[in-house]
Amino acid sequence: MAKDMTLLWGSGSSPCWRIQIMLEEKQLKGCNQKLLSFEKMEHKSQEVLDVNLRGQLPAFKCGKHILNESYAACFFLENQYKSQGTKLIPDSPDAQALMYQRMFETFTFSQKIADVIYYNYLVPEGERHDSAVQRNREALTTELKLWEGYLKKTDCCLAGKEFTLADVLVYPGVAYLFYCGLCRERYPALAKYYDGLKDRPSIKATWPPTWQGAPAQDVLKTI
Ligand SMILES: N[C@@H](CCC(=O)N[C@@H](CS)C(=O)NCC(=O)O)C(=O)O
Repeated sequence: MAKDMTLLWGSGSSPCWRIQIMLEEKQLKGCNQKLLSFEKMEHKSQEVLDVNLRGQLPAFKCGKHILNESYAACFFLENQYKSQGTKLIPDSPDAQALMYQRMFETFTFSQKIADVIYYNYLVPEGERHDSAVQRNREALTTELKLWEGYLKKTDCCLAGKEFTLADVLVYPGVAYLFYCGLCRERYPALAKYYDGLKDRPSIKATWPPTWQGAPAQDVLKTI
């Protein structure tokens, strides 16, 4: 079945990375994966538009099914390959509730990260205000403290001891924070979570190639 799958992806994109981690966890090794370049605007190529009408990555085809939304793709793969590879949805109501809660909280988390990192990209020159920049930074700080609190209470993973779909979906965003220079000392529980899963085979094997050996970023250094 994996031979029937095609993933067009871009390096450093959390949504793409989620699907790649998922493919590894479910041992779907034969998927045809093609790395495209955002810099060269390859995400706007006909090849992508044929699968993803928005001209965005990931563009993922699984047999006759198109699953360009990373959450949809990950849920689909987990459900289709329940008994293959890692079981990613726990049976226990406690762990399952926590998993769902954390994974859907990521939308808010990601938005706050984007509001800070992409401010200049999102807001046209002339409409930018220092007060808005400050507000976004404060909102992200509050959010980060919330996740610090969550992670202080868990074992290695977001929903307890077991690696679940919540980790597949949230980890790439956490890795991105540290790639952007988040201070490890100020956010020790996030750093511990980041370090703890860095060498998990599915994560290590799919680490964004453009991050390796890249110069340190500092956009989040003072958050
Ligand atoms: N909604 C998609 C994400 C799609 C998306 O925003 N992709 C970005 C890369 S992370 C992209 O292709 N951006 C280029 C563009 O929108 O032109 C998901 O969560 O899977």
